[in-house]
Amino acid sequence: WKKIEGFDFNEILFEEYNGIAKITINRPRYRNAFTPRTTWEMSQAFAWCREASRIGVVILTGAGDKAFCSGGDMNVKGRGGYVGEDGVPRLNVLDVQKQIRSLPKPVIAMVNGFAIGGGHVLHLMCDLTIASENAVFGQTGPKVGSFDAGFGASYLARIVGQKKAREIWFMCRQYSAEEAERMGMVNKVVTLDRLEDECVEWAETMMERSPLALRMIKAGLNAELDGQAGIQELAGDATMLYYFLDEAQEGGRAFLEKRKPDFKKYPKLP
Ligand code: 2NE
Repeated sequence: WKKIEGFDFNEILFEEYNGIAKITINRPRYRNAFTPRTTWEMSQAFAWCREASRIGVVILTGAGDKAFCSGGDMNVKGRGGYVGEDGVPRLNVLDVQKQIRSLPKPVIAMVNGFAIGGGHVLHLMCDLTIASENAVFGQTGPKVGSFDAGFGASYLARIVGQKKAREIWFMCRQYSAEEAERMGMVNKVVTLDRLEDECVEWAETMMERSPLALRMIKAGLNAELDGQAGIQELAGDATMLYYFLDEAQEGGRAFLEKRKPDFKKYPKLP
């Protein structure tokens, strides 16, 4: 892996390898709990991944062998949100959730330990989850004075079903990687020493597929669940494709040439 230059990141690592970007939450001392700075850095990294045409797949993980992410850092949880260095309370992990959701490239959660609380929601948001055998999944919100009734509830329920989603939130239990796989939250469980190779292999396979096809499938799967925001994404992709056609070019050209556009020649397919 090679460091991606140009960023002043303290709480994440940001690397690339053969078209794969890897974002690693780097706070192992706190089981990779996130502060507002961590999530702000993650946002910068995901924004870069969106723009970088050489990147085909993103892997999200946590440093060390104990945790993917243990959610919000309880040391900085104050009134109104998680309080950053500027003294302002924020819940900016929600921005990261939306970025993962709308990134037009596959995102793999490489879960190498605890995926708990807001960290559990982050793995859910990723398109695929590959977990090591020592991974542990669960929500803690109602035990520690928090909850995520957004994607953390509704998208969880779409994945595991309403009964299980209610159990996960109401009981705040921890689930093994094998249980999470059985519930449909995890695509594959491997040994910890296989985890990264497995994720890279999945990423490489997806990069052999048509990037536009993957993009449209992701947008379509999102659109079914995301209401107008989901339709906006899918429609944006349709507009992008339309702009590749002569038919769309003709409209723009006619405007600039101050003439009536001639759309008659374009086919009206069944
Ligand atoms: C993650 C878990 C289950 C790990 O347990 P274990 O026994 O392996 O480790 P331990 O000893 O609990 O943790 C090691 C050190 O990391 C700190 C601990 O306080 C401990 O520090 P020291 O005692 O060594 O000083 N640590 C772990 N998680 C932390 C955290 N989230 N914030 C700050 N320090 C943390 C176990 O540690 C655990 O249950 N952690 C808490 C998980 C949690 O409740 N997270 C917040 C949920 S709410 C949330 O994330 C959220 C939301 O609900 C909605 C929106 C946004 C965020």
